[in-house]
Amino acid sequence: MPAVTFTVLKRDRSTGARLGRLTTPHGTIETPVFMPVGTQATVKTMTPEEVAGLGAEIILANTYHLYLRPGAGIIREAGGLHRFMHWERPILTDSGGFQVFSLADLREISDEGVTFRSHLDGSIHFLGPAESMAVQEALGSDIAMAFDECVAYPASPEEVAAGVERTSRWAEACLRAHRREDQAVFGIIQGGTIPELRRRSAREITALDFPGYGIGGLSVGEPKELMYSILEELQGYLPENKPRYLMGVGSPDCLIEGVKRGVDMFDCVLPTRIARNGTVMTTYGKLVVRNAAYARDFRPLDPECDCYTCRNYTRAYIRHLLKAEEILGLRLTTIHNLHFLIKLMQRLRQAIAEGRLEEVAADFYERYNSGKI
Ligand code: PRF
Ligand code: ZN
Repeated sequence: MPAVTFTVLKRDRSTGARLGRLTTPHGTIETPVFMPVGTQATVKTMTPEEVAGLGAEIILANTYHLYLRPGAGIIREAGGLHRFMHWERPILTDSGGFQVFSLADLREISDEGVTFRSHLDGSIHFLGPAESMAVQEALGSDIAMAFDECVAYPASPEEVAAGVERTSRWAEACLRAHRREDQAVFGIIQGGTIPELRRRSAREITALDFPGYGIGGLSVGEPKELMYSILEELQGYLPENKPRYLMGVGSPDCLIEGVKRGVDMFDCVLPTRIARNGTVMTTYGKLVVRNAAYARDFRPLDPECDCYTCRNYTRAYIRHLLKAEEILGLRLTTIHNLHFLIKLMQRLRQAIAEGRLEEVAADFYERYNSGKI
C-alpha cells in the first residue's frame, strides 16, 4: 500500500476545480484544503485540540526549524512529530529548501545542497536532498516534500533554468535516499514565471512519478495575475489523479483562484501571522482591529462569523487585549482567522459538489471587496 492515496471525486464543469479525498497514515483529508502552519511543531498560540476543533484536517511543519531546534534526534526519540506535539492527524513537512533561502544568514549553494549559518546561533550547517529526507523521516510526517531550489523573483532566465535543473536532480536524489514506506514524498515544480521553464520542470518532475506535486516558486513577489497564468499553464502538465499543492499561498483571493485552476492543497502563515499583528479577515474584507477606530466598537470581529471569538467577544475587547499585550488577544484573532479560511475552503468544496463554484466565488468577492466593514 502506498503511504497516501488520492481520489478525485468530482471535477467542476466550468473551471479547473476538483473535489478530492487524500488518505494518509493519520487520516483522510477532503480537498481542496488549507493547511495551517505549525513551523516549530505548534500552530502559534493554539493547542492541537483547538486547531482540530476549528476543522483543520492537516497541518504543516518545517524541516529547517525543527532540524535546528530541538533537532531531529529529540523528535525521533519522542516517537516522531505527531507524538512530540500531540497532534494525531496528518502532518506535511516542508523540506527546508525554501526556508534556508529566506531565513539563514549566510548561504552557499552547490549542486550537493546548501551550506548555511543558523539564524539562531550562527552555527554552520549543511542541508541537501539526502539530509532533508533523513530529517523528515525522523520527524515521521505523513507527507515529506522534496528538497528544491526556489529562485527569487525577479531572476534572469539563466538563474531560473539553473534552479529547475537543480530541483530535478535533487528530486531524484530525494527518491533514492527515501526509505520510509509510511511516508509519501511529493515532488516540487519550479520554473519561476517563465512558461517554458515551468513546462520543463513539470515534465521532469512528473516523470519521476511522485504521489503528489508541490508548485513552488510562486507568491514570491510576482504580480498575482502572473501566478494565475502559470497555474493555468501547468494544468495540462500535471497528472489529473495526483494532488497539487500550491506552496505558501493563503490569501482568500489566491485560494479561490488557485482552486479554480486545479489546486488541491494550500498552506500559508498569513492567517496566523496577521492575526498576531491585529489584522483579521472578515466577510466584508480585512479589519485592523488594533486601530483606534474600534476602541468603542462592541460588535464581533465579523458579524457573519460563528467562531468561538465572534460568538463571545467584541472588537473593543480584542483591541484592548492586543494593546495591553495580553496573550488572549493573539489567541482570539488566531482562532478567528483560521476559522475564516477553513470555512472558506469548506464552502468552496460544497460549491464544487453542487456545481456552483463560480457563483459562490463571485458572491464571496462582492462582499469581501465591498469595504462595508
Ligand atoms: N519551495 C518549498 N517551500 C515553499 C516554497 C517553495 O518554492 C514556497 C514558495 N511560495 C513556499 N514554501 N520547498
Ligand atoms: Zn470569527
